[in-house]
Amino acid sequence: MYQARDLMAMDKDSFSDPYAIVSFLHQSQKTVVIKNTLNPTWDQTLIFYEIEIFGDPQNVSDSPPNIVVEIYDHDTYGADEFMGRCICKPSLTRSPRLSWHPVIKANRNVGELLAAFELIQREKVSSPSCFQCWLLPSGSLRTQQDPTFAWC
Ligand SMILES: [Ca+2]
Repeated sequence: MYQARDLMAMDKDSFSDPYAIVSFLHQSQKTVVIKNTLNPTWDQTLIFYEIEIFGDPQNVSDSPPNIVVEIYDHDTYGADEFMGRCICKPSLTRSPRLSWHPVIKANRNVGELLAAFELIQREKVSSPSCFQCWLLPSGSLRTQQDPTFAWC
């Protein structure tokens, strides 16, 4: 999660205090809050652990689950406000480049997110039927499975 730009102003001072919640399957993580900006730079790598993906590894590889990034404005008083959402695909190539993703709210484009999402599959030496997958920067995936399925 590198940065976002051209986000909406949610506060009276014409700025926002943006942070992002990154969700992959049943897990989610937050970035830090960047105060008083519409162009936050988080520069954070979020790693997810212990995520299981069931299914044929080839299918998962061909069509990996989406990553959902939701951006919120932090408020000291009251509930944080939703600023927009990105639906992203993880890359299965190593060290994917950062790319811009549209931030959408109510069918409107409300900024862009610069991020890279990596899903790494690794076979465990101890058990040929088990793989480990990492999703970066939004997270790492790892799981052990029966021989039927070889993902995470
Ligand atoms: Ca705020």
